[in-house]
Amino acid sequence: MVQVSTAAEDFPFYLDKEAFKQSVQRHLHTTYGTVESKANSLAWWKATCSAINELVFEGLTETHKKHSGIDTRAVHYLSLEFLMGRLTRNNLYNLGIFETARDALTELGQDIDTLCSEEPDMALGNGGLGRLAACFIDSLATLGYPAIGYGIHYEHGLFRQEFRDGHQIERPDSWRDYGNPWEICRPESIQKVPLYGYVETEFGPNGKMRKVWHPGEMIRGVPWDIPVVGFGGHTVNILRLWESRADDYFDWDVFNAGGYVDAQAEKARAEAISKVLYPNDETLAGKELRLTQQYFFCCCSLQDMLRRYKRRHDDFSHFAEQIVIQLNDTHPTIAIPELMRQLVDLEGLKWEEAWAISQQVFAYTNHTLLPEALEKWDVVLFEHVLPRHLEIIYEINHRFLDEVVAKKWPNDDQMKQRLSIIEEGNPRMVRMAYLGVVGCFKTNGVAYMHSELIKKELFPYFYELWPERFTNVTNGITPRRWLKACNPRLSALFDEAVGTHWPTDLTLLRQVVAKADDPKFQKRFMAIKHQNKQDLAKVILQLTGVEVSAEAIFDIQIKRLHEYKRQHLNMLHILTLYRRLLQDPDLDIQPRVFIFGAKAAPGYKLAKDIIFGINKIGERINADERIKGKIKVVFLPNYRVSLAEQMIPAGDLSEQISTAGKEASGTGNMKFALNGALTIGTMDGANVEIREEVGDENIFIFGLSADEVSSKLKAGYNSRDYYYNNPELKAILDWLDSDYFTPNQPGALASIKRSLLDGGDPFLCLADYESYICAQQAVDQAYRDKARWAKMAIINSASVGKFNSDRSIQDYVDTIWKLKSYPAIE
Ligand code: CJB
Repeated sequence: MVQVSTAAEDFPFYLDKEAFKQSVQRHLHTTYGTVESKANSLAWWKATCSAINELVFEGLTETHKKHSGIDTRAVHYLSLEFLMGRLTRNNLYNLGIFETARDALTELGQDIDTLCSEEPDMALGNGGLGRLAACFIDSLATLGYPAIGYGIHYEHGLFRQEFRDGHQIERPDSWRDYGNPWEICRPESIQKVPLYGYVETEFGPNGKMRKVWHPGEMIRGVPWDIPVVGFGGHTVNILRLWESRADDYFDWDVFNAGGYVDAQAEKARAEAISKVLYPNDETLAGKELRLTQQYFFCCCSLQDMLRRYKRRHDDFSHFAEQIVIQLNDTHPTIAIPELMRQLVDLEGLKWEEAWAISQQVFAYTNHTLLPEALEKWDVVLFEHVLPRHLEIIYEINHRFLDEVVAKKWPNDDQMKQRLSIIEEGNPRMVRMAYLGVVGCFKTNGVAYMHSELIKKELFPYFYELWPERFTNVTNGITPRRWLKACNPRLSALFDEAVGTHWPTDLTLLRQVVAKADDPKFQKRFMAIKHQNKQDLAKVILQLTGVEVSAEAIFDIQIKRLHEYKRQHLNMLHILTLYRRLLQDPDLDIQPRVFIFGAKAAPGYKLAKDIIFGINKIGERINADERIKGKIKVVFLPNYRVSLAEQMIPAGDLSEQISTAGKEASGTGNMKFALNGALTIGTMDGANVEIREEVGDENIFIFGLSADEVSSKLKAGYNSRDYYYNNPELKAILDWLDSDYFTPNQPGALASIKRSLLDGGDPFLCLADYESYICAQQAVDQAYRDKARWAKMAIINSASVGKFNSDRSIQDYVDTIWKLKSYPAIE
């Protein structure tokens, strides 16, 4: 593992307070043309960013010089999503100047927290997949690896969520309305992207046949670079995001012909490509615009790579030594036929040569087993948008079926059909995941259990064909953002306990396990948790108007809203407790605050109904004096990275309750454990590995295993059996039919009950209900014993060093990318 120093004096851009102050003032005057007496927080924030950028850009140029000077192998991380959140605090910590900046700003009469909260979240992603990409580029820079992230410069990121009478309302996100101080436009690297049109077979002067694509439209891709500052400031890589614009030439042509309005329409069509992030998580949006987005950024990114490569090389014989491309899910798999097109059609390589290169360059990460998330494209739509790519995919498929499948399973047409990249049917579909496996030298899952299921259930025949291509890289999170920056109190305690190197070597925290029984340490640890809970209580009051006590268990479920994640199972527990309290107001339970944060895809009706249900149930419970405030329910609006940073340090209990076999990994589970929350969870995704690390006695595991889930479904699961056999469960489900929680709107919550009964309860909430309630009782018991709870919390926090995203990146480097580390500044 690469080690970088984290001692303050070793940070290359050490800057004193006076210098920082002067820099901020100078930028206030000369960059933003304002003065101290007039500037508002937004102006101060921007001036602060400009001061920080003086250091960032220095690191950026040093890194560029170093990496281009040695012409080294680099990883190119292609992702349709990068959920970056805010960058100010993160950049300050990673440069080692947070305290300096804070003190400088205080002397200027500014509060750093206020300034940081001026920054809009860069919400260019939906959830775990996008946030993982953000953690990974942080780790790559921290470890000094040559790397570039490629994505889309969406004008609007994930929608802003508001609640109106408990219902989710989507509002546009406008993160760049007042300019973004971190991004740099690079017009010198604009690319052109062809779309639509038709393909002709032509014969060159040498009589050789070649395919020529006559595109119907050309779009420009304008790159915006976001510097990615590694912790320690030794390396500053970039995230390059492409913005779509109308092609100049095309516009003027129409304009000159008198078609000003038409030219405007063309412009709007071109700009639509990077206009908005699709808000669907784990469901495919089989829309033309989505395919266009995918192609657009892959085409730009590959041209960018080829351009850079060709500056130093005359042929492609070293391409695969220099370049490795990681495909973040199937979204960028169109890059495979696109590289073939660029190499064969534009560079004149033979198919075999190009395929040999392509096969050594691409690797694919699968993030989900859910069938509705596995991308497929209607062949007709595909041909309309990318006619040449469809031909290339047919060729890849034809060769694969004839040369690989037929060799392994001779005369087996059924096997050919099974493994074909083209799914026969009406309509015929292009299976992007199959294209990924066929076109990549490695396919990985994101947690041990998930990677096993990929081999056994998702791609069993591909696994039989190429066992060596399948591997696992367990996800991770950056401890810089998810502990050091978001939980400064706990970080200070850990600095004192194990020294200051844990942000890069999180396994150092293991030493803290020895203190888990120490009453003094327990007291300090839990006092920090209590303060963090008080902070969150203020946020809750501000966002929801609900007053909550920091004495109560903070029971938190934050993640996208999806049936498989089972927020409605959590809801059933709340209803159970509430009903028991109504039956016996003196019932001895530990007070709890149930805290939710989740966005639902705008078209996902049941997910939105669940949000509405939780909000309405919360309203009723919070206002019910009979239960004496023993439970409260709050749903924080507009869950996003910056809100997660406030919620996670305050969690006592982390809800990770997906149906076993459905959550590929989860990463929120890791963040909570690191910040001293205990997990209540199923044997799913990375929960399995968290349990391994923290020990069975420090986690609350419940529910069916993945094997049991699949046998139950095979045997014919009938959720009604549970409904009729458990009177308490029946009573709370029947409650949803009434108007108890929705006065004047009887049945407004009935769809949730219907999905669990008539809908067949596809994610087995009812089968797991009893076991979940028992586990929650065990939580209640454990919380009564303060010393025991403290010990468990400390052990959790100290034992999850494995989930550092630096470790994930090192695994990728060792098993897939084979990179060398070159920190720009030694
Ligand atoms: N994931 O966030 C998404 N979106 C998808 O479309 C598919 C999967 C999540 O990816 C995370 C990062 O690997 C996983 O931790 C999580 O389990 C998975 O749902």
